[in-house]
Amino acid sequence: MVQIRKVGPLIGVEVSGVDIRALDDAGFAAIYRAWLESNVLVVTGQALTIHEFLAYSRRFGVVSPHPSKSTRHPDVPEITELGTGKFNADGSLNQAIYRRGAEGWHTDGAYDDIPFKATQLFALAIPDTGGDTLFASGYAAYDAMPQRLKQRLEGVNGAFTYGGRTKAQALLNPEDRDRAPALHPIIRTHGETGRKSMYFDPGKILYIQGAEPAESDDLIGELTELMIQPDGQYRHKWRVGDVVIWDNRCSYHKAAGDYPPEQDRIHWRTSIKEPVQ
Ligand SMILES: O=C(O)CCC(=O)C(=O)O
Ligand SMILES: [Fe+2]
Repeated sequence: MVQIRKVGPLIGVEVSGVDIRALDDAGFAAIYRAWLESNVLVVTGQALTIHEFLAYSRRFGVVSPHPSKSTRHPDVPEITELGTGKFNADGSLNQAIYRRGAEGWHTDGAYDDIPFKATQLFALAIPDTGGDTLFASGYAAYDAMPQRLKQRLEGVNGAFTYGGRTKAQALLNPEDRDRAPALHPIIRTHGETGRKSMYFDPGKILYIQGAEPAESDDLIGELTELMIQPDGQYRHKWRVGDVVIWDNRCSYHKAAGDYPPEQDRIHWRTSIKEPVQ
């Protein structure tokens, strides 16, 4: 039997009792609506081949290979593998892989002119402890902005790069480093829900366009403080077979990154864009 339940106060919905390979258009439309309303959609208990996961991801938009070429699946470049190749040849832990997504709250692809609409993960192996993914609502962040800040930032862009102010780019090939920043409005109206959210990523932002450097730093500090609202959070504890998609236009996330490194934590991952109009 299909069951749908909310798993967080403002975001997060879990669907069980469905086989996503067999969803007809009406069934998928219901899932898609629940996702738009809830920002993070968990479907439990799936057994998928890589091509089935890809086909399901394509129902949400255009699957686009991730710029980190070294972590793409060798046979299916639209799939990124998380958690494989965690050890270097000398046996030491590759921190860039082990801690991927765990450096801080972020949104995926802010360095691109068209950032990802969504990211979807399928859990293949999960450690005994740790390894959760944390999510937070960008709508709740917008709602928490004081009126003064909303007025200051309405129509104002932030400039974003892959490595932001720390310039961390370990997972990129040399030819993909040092690209020009992408500009995105900090206050962003969601194209499908019509709701305003705070579009922000403290690890990727370089500056607020048009602000003096000191004010830009202050604004970035203020946005960083506001972005994670307690009510706006959902923490996902993984089970093998979970498929989780988040709406990257109106949410933030981070990996907890706290699991025993000798254990496997492996996901297939797709980056999904909106079709170009
Ligand atoms: O591994 C995770 O929990 C999430 C990693 C992440 O940030 C991503 O896949 O975009
Ligand atoms: Fe991410």
